[in-house]
Formats: sequence, C-alpha cells, structure tokens
Amino acid sequence: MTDMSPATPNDLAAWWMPFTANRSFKAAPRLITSAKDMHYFTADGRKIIDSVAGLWCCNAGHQRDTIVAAIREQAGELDYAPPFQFGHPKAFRLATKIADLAPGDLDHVFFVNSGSEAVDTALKIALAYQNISGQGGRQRLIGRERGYHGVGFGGISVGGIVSNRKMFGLLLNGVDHLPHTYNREKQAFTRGEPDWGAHLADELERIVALHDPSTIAAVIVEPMAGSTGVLPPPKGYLQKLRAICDKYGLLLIFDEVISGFGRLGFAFAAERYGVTPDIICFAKGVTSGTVPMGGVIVRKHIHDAFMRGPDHMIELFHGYTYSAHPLACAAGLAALDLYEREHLFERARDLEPKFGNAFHALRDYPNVLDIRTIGLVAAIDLAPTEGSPGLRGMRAVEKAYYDAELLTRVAGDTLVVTPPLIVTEAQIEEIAAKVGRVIRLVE
Ligand code: PXG
Repeated sequence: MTDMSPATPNDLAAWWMPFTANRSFKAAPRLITSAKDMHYFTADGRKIIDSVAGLWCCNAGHQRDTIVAAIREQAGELDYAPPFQFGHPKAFRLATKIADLAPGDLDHVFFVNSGSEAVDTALKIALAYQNISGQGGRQRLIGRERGYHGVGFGGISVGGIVSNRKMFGLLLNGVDHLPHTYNREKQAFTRGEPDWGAHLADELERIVALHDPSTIAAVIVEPMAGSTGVLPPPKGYLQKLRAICDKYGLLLIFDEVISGFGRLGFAFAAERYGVTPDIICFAKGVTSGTVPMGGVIVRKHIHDAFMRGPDHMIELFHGYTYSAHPLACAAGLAALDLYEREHLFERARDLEPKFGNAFHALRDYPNVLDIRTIGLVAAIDLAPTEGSPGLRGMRAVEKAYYDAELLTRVAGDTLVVTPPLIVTEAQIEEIAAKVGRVIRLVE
C-alpha cells in the first residue's frame, strides 16, 4: 500500500505537474498542506506568508469561514446539477450579482471553469456574434505580444508568449498581434499607468488597414498584462483601443482573469479605466480561488442577438459539463459577499499608494532594473544572470520559500507580488522586507 498521507508522499512520479520544472521539484519538493488568511503551512511545519494570493486568485485570503461553510453546505445539499436544459437557483443568483458588478450593459454571464475556458468561450462568442449579425466575413482575431490568455488553442493563438505557442502546431488561422506596451527606457520605475505608450494603440489602425475591417471580428487584451511580468496600460491606451474598435465595428474583449475582483482596486479594470469592453473574461477571484470557476460577461446586444429563431432551439452550441457547478456557485456567492462586506476592492484602492511606496523603496537593491506597481501588484525586474535567463528568478523563488518564509512568483527574472486583498499595512512592509532580503540572497 502506498502511503497517501499528504505530509509524507513517497511517490511523486505519477503527477505530471503543470508549468513546473518537474525534475527539480521532485528532487526538492515544496509541499503545502494547509492555509489560513495570509499564510500557507508546509509539510515540514513552516508558516509562509502568501504574497501572491495562491496564483493571483485567493483575493479574500485563505480558509475564510463563510466561504468554507458555503461550500460545505452546498456539497450536503446539491452536489451537481446538469447545466444543459436544467439549472439551479444559485447559478442565476451569482450571474445576477456578477452582471451587477460589471460596468455598463455587460448584463449576461456565461459560466465556465477556468480562465482558459473563459478566453476560448469569449473568442467563440465574438466569432458567432459576427456570423449571426450578417458579418460572417469577420473571422480574424487580434491579440497582443506578451499577452497571456490561458492555454487553450484559442488562448495561445491570440496570446503572445513564444514558449506557450511554438510547440503546438499551427494554432488558429488569421490572428495578428498588437505590439506590447513595455519600454524600459521610457517607463522605468513608474507607479500606476506609464505616461509613455498610448500611441501603440494606433498599431490597431495599421492591422485594420492591412486586412480591411470587414475581416476582423475582435481584439482581445488584458487591461494590465499580468503573467509576462506586469505591464500596466499606458495612460489613454485602452481608451484609444476602444475608439478604434468602435470606428471599425470590432468587438473589444478584456481578459480580466487577473484584474477582475479587486486586484486593481475595482471590481473590474474596465471600471478603473472608464472603458467598457464588449466582453469580459473572468475566473480566479470569482470564488477567491476556492473552487474552479470562470466566465464571460457580454453586453446586452450581443446576448440578445442570439435570442431569436424558434424558442425550442439551442442558441449557442457551446458549454461545459461543469458550467455553473453548484459548489463553484456557492463559493462565488460567498466570496462576492465577503468582498462586499469587508470592502476589499476599496481596500486595495486605498492601500495602493502605501503598497507602491513599500516596493519602490527597493529600487537601489542589487540587480534591480525596474519596478512597476499598480493596484495591489508589484513587479521587480532583476538582471538575468549571464547566459541563463530565468535562473536568478527561479533561485529567488526558492530562496524566498526556504530562507524567507515567503511564497512569491516569478516571470522570467521578474519577481511578482500580488497578495490577498486582506493584506495589512504591516504585512505589506513584511513582504517588501522579505523580497529585499531575497534580492540580496540572489545577488
Ligand atoms: N487569462 C489571463 C489574463 C490569465 O492571467 C488565464 C487567462 C488562464 O486561466 P486558467 O484558469 O486557465 O489558468 C490566466 C491565468 C502567473 C500566472 O504567475 C498567471 C495565470 C495562471 C498561472 C500563473 O502570472 N493566469
């Protein structure tokens, strides 16, 4: 019999871990066994502060009583209900709550189980909408360099991360990419949105001119690119994208998988920037990371365009067995309730200046090339070690875990900090001090 105790696993081979250096991990496993509020507890009995909300998802912190209770109760009441041709009350309640949080007439919610599914769903809805609106020639999609939109074929096609694309065949046809918006010379050590770079949105005009607007369905961007090292949008950039999309009849999709549910101090980044997209993708924070869930919010006219034809006909041939899973809906309702009761989005907004100060104070530490802060997000670019890009970053994550009791993330050689929104001012200082220590440890 294999010992299955989580604290002492004796066989790590069977689980092929995602986005992980499997052989290094299995040679020195970092096993997390429990969590509470701002902390993780490890198999070797240590308490580690979570500076990344799990993976940008546990926005309310860990093991929050009301969310735990809601999941427990739901499991004891309705474990599963089919979402095709049937429904359960909490799915409708959660959709209504999310639609209320979303700006403008983003009124209808399609549930999925992850950010990747949300992105592929959004792209399919955009293409189908153009098709049923007599615009079937609009089949092209536009993404952006350094964009991350999950790992489905749609998401990697519009995404702009070479290593996520190059092994996986021909991807979707007819995809172009806007240039990314980062320029260290022009933007280094910016707090919030950089002054330089709005003009990069004009590249959309160039792509439209090349193909003709009648061939383009949609543009998808993260309002703030997260996974490739935190690239806040230049001032005015998103507004420009919106104007160009309006001019040519392109749908604008915001992938808010990371920026949704308070990370930038608002329910959605769309609200922070006063730019209303046609479609929003969400996931992660909707359940504070407790049960997998994602979704797509669409504007009323997009949804309504599908609601025609005979009443007995299925309007959209798309969906997942676990769309609107009862456990996810219960967790989502409890998470949104907690965000509201504890004013966590406002809290993130109020903490932003102090959070920025704490991390910008590291600018003179060794190897620091740039620091970007926005909302409760900080990114610190470290100089790569000669000939081994990513090595200093990986060592920093390991040093943080083993020597500083800090869970952090890295994108290449960029350290990323995105704590739960319950983080206190003292914990912000604590995390910044630990990050400083780690930077010195990998000098
Ligand atoms: N879109 C965006 C903008 C994301 O950030 C996804 C889609 C995909 O979500 P799923 O649920 O399919 O993983 C993401 C995911 C990191 C990191 O360290 C970011 C993500 C996932 C894992 C790590 O930056 N974002």
